[in-house]
Amino acid sequence: MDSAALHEEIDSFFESAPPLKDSSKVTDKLKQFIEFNSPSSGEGRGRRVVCVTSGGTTVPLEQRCVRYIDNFSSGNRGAASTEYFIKAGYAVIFLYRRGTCQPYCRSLPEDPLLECFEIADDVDIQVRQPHSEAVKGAIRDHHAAVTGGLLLKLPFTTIFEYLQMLRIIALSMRSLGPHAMFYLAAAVSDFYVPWKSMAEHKIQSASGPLDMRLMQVPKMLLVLRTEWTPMAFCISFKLETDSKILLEKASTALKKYKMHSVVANELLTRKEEVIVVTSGGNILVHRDRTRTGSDVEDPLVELLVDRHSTYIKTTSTGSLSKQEVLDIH
Ligand code: 9Z3
Repeated sequence: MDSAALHEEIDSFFESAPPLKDSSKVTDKLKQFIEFNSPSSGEGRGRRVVCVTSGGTTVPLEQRCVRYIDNFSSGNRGAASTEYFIKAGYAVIFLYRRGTCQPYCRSLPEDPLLECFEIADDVDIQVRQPHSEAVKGAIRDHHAAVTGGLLLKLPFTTIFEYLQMLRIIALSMRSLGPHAMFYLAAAVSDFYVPWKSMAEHKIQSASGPLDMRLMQVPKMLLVLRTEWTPMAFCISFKLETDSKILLEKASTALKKYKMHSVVANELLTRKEEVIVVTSGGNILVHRDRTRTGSDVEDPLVELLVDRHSTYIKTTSTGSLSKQEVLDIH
């Protein structure tokens, strides 16, 4: 597809999407968050900022939505990665699907919330043993991240909300230049029903078998990379269930969308290992199997943070040593 046709598709996607609720609130929050963390804040910060996308987008089938198409994504990858980015000193914009896994919640008990607490006395409520340490630790870590201005959480549900928010975030992060990073782990729908051709009311079963035409969601990665935030360091993810095609698809995405790396993963082994595909070769990253409960996101984020550092150096000095050229590819 040529560039004019892609832009036309993208424009028509945004023009026909239902307008984002609270879009000015989202823009204000972002502005504050980015100003607080940018080098010019005057408060000596100048942190790198990463936008981590997480969880799956839904595709509504009716405008007054009763039914929708969804996908499997739990949001674990995005939530875990957010914790490691914050540990590495980044400020994180966490664009997540409502109801999916949240940073610092992964070690919480699976018991229903109300069963984790008990009445201590007439006034106080306490965390029930044996959950006490895990719950208090999670509350402390989350509180420190939010009050320290290191974590901004923005929820989405539909593909329309997700792409509109991603564009607002990208445009707000432009001012950060190479200190901005995108880590696009959300499972984004490939097909959708355009808002204008969508039934307004609940589709009736009495009308017989349902025949529906889904349009392709325009691929926004290239415009994100080259127009919305051209200086940002961009990492996208590629998911397949068939290992035979995974690496080829990831390397096509790397070139087609000009990504700095594409993280390739297979549905069944995604928590064990991923392959970081770059123009200089592929790197297998797996979790530390000698430690129970270790995450693959730990070495993955470490590797990407390192590459981001090299990228910032390149863009600020305009030149690199021979080893650094090898490292960045
Ligand atoms: C991924 O591949 C993520 O790693 C997972 C994480 C969704 C598999 P969980 O949320 O799983 O921890 O359960 N995300 C990207 C999938 C995707 O939609 N990629 C697009 C594509 O493959 C490109 S943006 O075309």
